[in-house]
Amino acid sequence: MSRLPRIEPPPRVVDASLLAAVVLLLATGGVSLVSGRPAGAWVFDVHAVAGLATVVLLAWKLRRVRHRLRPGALDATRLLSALLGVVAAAALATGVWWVFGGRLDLGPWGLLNLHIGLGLLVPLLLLLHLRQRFALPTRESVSDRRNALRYAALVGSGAVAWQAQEVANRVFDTAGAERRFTGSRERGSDAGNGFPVTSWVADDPDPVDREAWSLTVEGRVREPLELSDDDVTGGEDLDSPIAPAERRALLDCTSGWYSEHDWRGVRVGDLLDAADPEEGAAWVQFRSVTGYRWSLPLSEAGDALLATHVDGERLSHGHGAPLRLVAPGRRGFQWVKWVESVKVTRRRELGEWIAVFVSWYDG
Ligand SMILES: Nc1nc2c(c(=O)[nH]1)N[C@H]1C(S)=C(S)[C@@H](COP(=O)(O)O)O[C@H]1N2
Ligand SMILES: [Mo]
Repeated sequence: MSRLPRIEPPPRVVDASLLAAVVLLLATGGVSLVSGRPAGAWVFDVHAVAGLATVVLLAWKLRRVRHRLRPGALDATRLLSALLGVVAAAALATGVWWVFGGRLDLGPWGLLNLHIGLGLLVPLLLLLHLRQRFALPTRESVSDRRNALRYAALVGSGAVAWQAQEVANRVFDTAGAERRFTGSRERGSDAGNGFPVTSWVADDPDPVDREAWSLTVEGRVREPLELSDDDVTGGEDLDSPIAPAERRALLDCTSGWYSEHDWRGVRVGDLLDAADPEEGAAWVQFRSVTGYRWSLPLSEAGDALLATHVDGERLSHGHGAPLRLVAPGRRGFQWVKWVESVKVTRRRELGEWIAVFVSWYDG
């Protein structure tokens, strides 16, 4: 730490950089929660490197302002600033801890969710903090060439630390070493129903009665369908237009685990072919008996599966029986459980962003 002051940029540049870093961390963190495709892996890398650079920025900032935080000198403004500092430091620490294989049991939530929660608190506190203390960097400090070099050094050291972390994890063989590029660790692959059950909202319906249940395919279609449990399991009815289909796919939950399985059920593409979408149809919404719902673009939905079985076993209630969405390449929260409706639409319903948090929301 004793060498830090020499490369430390002027205060306002540090502050502006912190702001830029938080915006970048929020953007990459947000994208990383939705994306689960290897092509998006760079987003996770940018998030990590920006996070590590932020550790240094925050250290500089805290060194500079710590004298203001003496107990006697505290007022409401400073208390808020201190809270922001603590939350930001905790967000960074939980991120780093996760990367090194840390665990924390918070019921259905884990360490990664804590990291996400703290990360989301930062912009709220930061907005309040900026309202009280915002100042633009001076023109000279921005155009100073030494600052550009300091910057390059900062980002470079973040990248080096990120690489060193990979090596350290492997050398010490920590639980952090088996992370997927999303940061998730493997749990219960190929073990039938023996992988974690996660309903991260309060979604906890009674087991669905298969006799009374049906799947409707509706909305902007010329031939709405209603299918029974027998229809979707490829049961008795040999005339059923819906042939059973299988595919292997990996469920990656944002709470930090993933699990890969052979799923069996009906291809959404087959349902859509039978239902015949109208001109202008662009989205397919999957809705749970609980109201939880999510849409996929029509072009992608055809490739998804509505699963009745996992690794040859009938899906258990916890995993979404009688029918759950398998959306390859999408993060777990989009794999709607207990599906009872497939609705073809022209426009995506924005209320689903709320419904994944409070499933009874009906907007
Ligand atoms: N209806 C409904 N579907 C849901 C959820 C939920 O809470 N309600 N949780 C989602 C989340 S966050 C994940 S990671 C997966 C978990 O599936 P699993 O419980 O079968 O492991 O289901 C998704 N589907
Ligand atoms: Mo999840």
